[in-house]
Amino acid sequence: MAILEILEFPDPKLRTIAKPVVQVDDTIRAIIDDMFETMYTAPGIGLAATQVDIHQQIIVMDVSEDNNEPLVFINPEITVLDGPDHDYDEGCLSVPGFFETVTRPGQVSVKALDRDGKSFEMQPTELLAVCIQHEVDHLNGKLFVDYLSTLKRSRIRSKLEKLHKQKD
Ligand code: QAP
Ligand code: CO
Repeated sequence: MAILEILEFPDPKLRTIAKPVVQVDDTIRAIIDDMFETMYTAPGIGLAATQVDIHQQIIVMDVSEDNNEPLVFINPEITVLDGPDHDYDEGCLSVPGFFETVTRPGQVSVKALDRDGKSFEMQPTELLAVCIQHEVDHLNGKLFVDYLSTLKRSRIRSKLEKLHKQKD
């Protein structure tokens, strides 16, 4: 297993559209294991493959208190059942240090493949519903900052660019 480097906004690679996984095999399962290790170490509650520069439709997530309910979504498809009507203070491992309110549908249905390539469907609510929508956005090259005003987004961009310059 390995901890992968997480891309940070405004890295243009975060805008890449992920391709569907063709076959859920051991290579994909190795990526999933590395993504969980990366997410739990960060620590975070959700990570999309796009964030670690892997452009395939893979999401790992764990919104449980004790970090013992790992969820995998491969080739996820979301159906919106209501809204957008729910506010949540979102953050992102690719936008470290910033949390802002985003309004999204509160109820969705998700169809995806699990780590064995088996199809499943669920109707998440609360944090899980927010998180899956946030992560599927990543696979489509979209970030939560895209829902904010231009002013807020450009302030976040400037601050992160400044931090990135200090690093190199
Ligand atoms: C996505 O985000 C999410 O800024 C997952 O300094 C977040 O795991 C969905 C994190 C909120 C729904 C609600 C962010 C860690 C983790 C930071 C994360 C930070 C350290 C974010
Ligand atoms: Co994110």
